[in-house]
Amino acid sequence: MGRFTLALDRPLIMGVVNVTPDSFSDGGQFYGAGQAVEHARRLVDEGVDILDVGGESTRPGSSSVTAAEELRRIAPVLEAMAHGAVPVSVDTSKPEVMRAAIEAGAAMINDIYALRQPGALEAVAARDVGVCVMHMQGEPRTMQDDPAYGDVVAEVKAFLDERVAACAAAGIERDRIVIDPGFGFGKKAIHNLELIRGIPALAASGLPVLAGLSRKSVLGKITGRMVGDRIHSSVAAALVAVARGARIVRVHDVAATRDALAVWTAVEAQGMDRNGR
Ligand code: HH2
Repeated sequence: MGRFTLALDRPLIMGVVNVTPDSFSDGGQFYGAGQAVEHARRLVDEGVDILDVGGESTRPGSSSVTAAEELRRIAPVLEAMAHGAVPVSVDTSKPEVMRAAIEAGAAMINDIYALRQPGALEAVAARDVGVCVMHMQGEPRTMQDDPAYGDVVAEVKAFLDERVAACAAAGIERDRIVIDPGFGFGKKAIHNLELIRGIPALAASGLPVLAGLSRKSVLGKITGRMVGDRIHSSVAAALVAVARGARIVRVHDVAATRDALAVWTAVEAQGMDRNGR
């Protein structure tokens, strides 16, 4: 992806930088340009592997913003971070934003619409950036009204296979692609749990699976906790996803997730010398 090659030989942490007034997870905390850049720098200090910068909330019921407004929000973070040591992903569905973000140094496009907007496939294919294609049933405004599936894992897998084929047809090489079942995007709690159990089936495609469970409502359903109190359940969810085969976790709480994954990696890879270092 762009200047970067990610080996994926250990689970990677994608840290969320929401430059929005209305995100479900961090409700406008980092909306100002200075706060957003400061937050991104903190995530780098905490050991993030990829920064994911978004200028539009996709929470259930949210309404969209213009491309110009989205770009205005993310531009300061791109300017400050996109030429640094950590790859910057931009969370957008708009081809115009994709093109400008890539021009400004973004190494990856993370699209909850899986490049279905007209011109999106072409915008990504034209450059050597990475891409995350995500499953969503419906659209953010209405997706949680009454999501329904026959076999949720099979349907999500079929959708992702189709989008990966569309990427290939547009000239996007396989080693640039990450797939994501889209936890919380047109899914009830039970669907999210089935999809966690289904990660091995998704990973069987050979493409890296990204899991974004951090602070999501399924964790609130399980624990009874409000969004600001879901750090422990989010870390547990990241760990469970990785144990099932996810290679990238998209999280808000980087330091905590990093420690948890370090333990998992040490156990799995015997990744310590005899002195415990
Ligand atoms: N979840 C959110 C946004 N973007 N992208 C991918 N690939 N996977 C996800 O699960 C995902 C995503 C929602 O979380 P957040 O960014 O915290 O909230 P909001 O959309 O309200 O800004």
